[in-house]
Amino acid sequence: MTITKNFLLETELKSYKTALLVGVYFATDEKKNCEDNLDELERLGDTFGLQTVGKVSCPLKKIDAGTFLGKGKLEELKVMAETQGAAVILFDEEISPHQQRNLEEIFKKPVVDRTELIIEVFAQRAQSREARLQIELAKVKYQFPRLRRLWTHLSRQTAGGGAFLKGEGEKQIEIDRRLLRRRLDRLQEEIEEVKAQRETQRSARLRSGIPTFAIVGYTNAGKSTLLRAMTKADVLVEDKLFATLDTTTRKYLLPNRQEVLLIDTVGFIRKLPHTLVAAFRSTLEEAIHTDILLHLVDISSKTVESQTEAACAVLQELHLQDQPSIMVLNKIDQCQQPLIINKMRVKYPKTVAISAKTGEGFEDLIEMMLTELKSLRKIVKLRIPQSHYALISEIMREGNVIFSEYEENDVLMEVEIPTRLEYKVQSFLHG
Ligand SMILES: Nc1nc2c(ncn2[C@@H]2O[C@H](COP(=O)(O)OP(=O)(O)OP(=O)(O)O)[C@@H](O)[C@H]2O)c(=O)[nH]1
Ligand SMILES: [Mg+2]
Repeated sequence: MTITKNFLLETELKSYKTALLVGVYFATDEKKNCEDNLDELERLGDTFGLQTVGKVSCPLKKIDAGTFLGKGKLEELKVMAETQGAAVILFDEEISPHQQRNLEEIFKKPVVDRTELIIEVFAQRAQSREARLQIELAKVKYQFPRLRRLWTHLSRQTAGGGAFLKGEGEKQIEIDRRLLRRRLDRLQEEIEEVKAQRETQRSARLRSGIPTFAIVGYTNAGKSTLLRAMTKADVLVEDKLFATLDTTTRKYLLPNRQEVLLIDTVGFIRKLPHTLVAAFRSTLEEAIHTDILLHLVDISSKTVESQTEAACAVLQELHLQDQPSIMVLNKIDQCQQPLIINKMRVKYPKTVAISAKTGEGFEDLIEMMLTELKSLRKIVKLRIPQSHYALISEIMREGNVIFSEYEENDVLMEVEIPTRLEYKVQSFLHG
C-alpha cells in the first residue's frame, strides 16, 4: 500500500482561504510584541494564500494542557471565527498534537500552528530536489504524532456514509504509522544521496580556492536583491516571506580584480521550527562552509532588533556565531528612524548601511569585504623540504606566491596563504 498524495502528506490547508489569527502574551508589556508577531503571521498566511479575517492577541496566565487557552476565551474566539467567516484558526504558538485535536473539536475547524504554516509555505515554494526532500521529511516528522488528527478529518468527511466500523480508525492509524515510518526511512536515504553529491560539488569549489561570502539573514531582508544588484544574477526578488528556498552562487569581481563567490541563502524567521532548521542545515551547508557572512537586516522594519536577534539565534543553532561576519543594514532608503542605525552600530561591530535597491553604500560594503578578506589571508616566509611536495603544491594552489627559490633540497618561499592553512605550515616558518 502506498500513501496517496491527498491522503496523508498533503494536508487540506490549501483548500481553505480565510483565517483567524490568534497570539498570546503573558505580561502586559509583551502585548506589542505579540501584535507584531501576528502581523508577521499575517504575511506568512498571505504568502501561502490565506486571507486574514481577524487578529486576536490574548493575555494568558497559564497554558491549558488540554486546550491551550481557557474555556471563556475559546468561546469568544469561536463566535468571532463564525461571524468573521474564518475557515481556519491559525495559532502563532506551537500547539501540541493533543491540544490541536481538542481545539479542532471545539472549533469544528482546522487549527493550524505557526510551525505547520511555515512548513506548508516551504513545501509550496521549494524548487530543488533536495529542498523538496528536506521539507517532506520535516512534514512527515510533524505529521507523525498527529495521525489521529488527520484521521479525524478523514472520518468526519466520511461520517454519515457509515463507511467505517468502530475500531477501524485505530487499525488505519496503525497502518498509516507503518507507512509513514517507511517513508521516513526512504526520505532519509534519498537525502543522504543528494547530500553526498552536494559534498563533492562543495569540495570542488573549495579546491578552487575562491573566497566565499554567504548572504544570510531574516526573510525579506533583501538578500536576493543584493545578489542581483551586485552580480546581475537572475534570482527571484519578491515582497513575500521565503521567496528564496534554494541557494544560488554567483561570481563577483572586486575592484582589485579579485574574484569571490556570493551565495544567496534561505531566509530565517523567529520560531523557525527545529525540524526545518535541521532540514535546512544541509542547504545552508553552503553558508556554513563559507569564509565570511554578510548578515543582512531590514533596517526599515519596525521589528528590526527582534528580527536580528532571531537571525542570530538561528546562526547560533547552525554553529555559525563565531564566523567572520559583516552586519549589513539594508533598505536605508526606506529607514524612518535614523537613531536605530546608530543603535545597531553600537551593538554590532563591523556594520555597514546600504540600500540594495538604490546602490547607496555599496562602496563602503565592498571596502569592508576587502578588509575582511585580507584578514583571511596572511603573508608568510617558509622553508619547506622538497619531499613535502603535497604541502608545497597545496600552497601553490591556494596561495599567492610572491617569491620562491630552491636552496639545496628546500624550497624557500614568501607566500600569501589563507589563514586556515596556517597550522599546516607552522613548523616551516622561516625568518
Ligand atoms: N526600499 C527598499 N526595498 C528593498 C531593498 N532591498 C530589497 N527590497 C525589497 O524587499 C523585498 C524583499 O527582497 P528580497 O531580495 O526578495 O528579500 P530576501 O531577503 O531575498 O527574502 P527571502 O528570499 O524571502 O528570504 C522586495 O520587495 C525588494 O524589492 C532596499 O534596499 N530598499
Ligand atoms: Mg531571497
